[in-house]
Amino acid sequence: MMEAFIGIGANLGDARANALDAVERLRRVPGLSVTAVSSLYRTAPIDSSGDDYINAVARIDTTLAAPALLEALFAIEQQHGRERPYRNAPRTLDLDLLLYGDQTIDNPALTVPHPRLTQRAFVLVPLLEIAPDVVVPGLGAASSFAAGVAGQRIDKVN
Ligand code: PH2
Ligand code: MG
Ligand code: MG
Repeated sequence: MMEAFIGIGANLGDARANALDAVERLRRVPGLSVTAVSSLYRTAPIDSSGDDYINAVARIDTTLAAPALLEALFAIEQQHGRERPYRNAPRTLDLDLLLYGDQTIDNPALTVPHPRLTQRAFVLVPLLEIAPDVVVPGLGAASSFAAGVAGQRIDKVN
């Protein structure tokens, strides 16, 4: 069994509903249980355009190997009609594998820890809400990066 963290983001359509539905769909994936979900946050787009995002982070326990987990995340994105017209385009739903236990994965399909995890308040703040002591493999305590993202706009919405 592996503990992992999933980043949830949306800024097209009813972003709040999409994020909440993503959690419900995660709960129904075989071999996966959702053990914690952060608050929802409204965040300014970073290197992206369009409306504010709704972001959250879920903690899971899973027996799925990382590639199978990634496939499950893509499938849920597809169920929300995710399109990828260009990099960081506005999206109905983005599910990112942030952390997979203490593993480091680096191949063309998947990089874990998520490369920009420690630089983005929209990931770091919800992550620290549900896992204040979590360690980012190769980088150290996630909490040590909080001060560095303090200037990014992020507001709890629930
Ligand atoms: N995701 C991105 C790029 N920029 N900005 C915010 N606020 N939230 C996101 O989820 C986000 C982003 C790439 O996936
Ligand atoms: Mg993303
Ligand atoms: Mg993504």
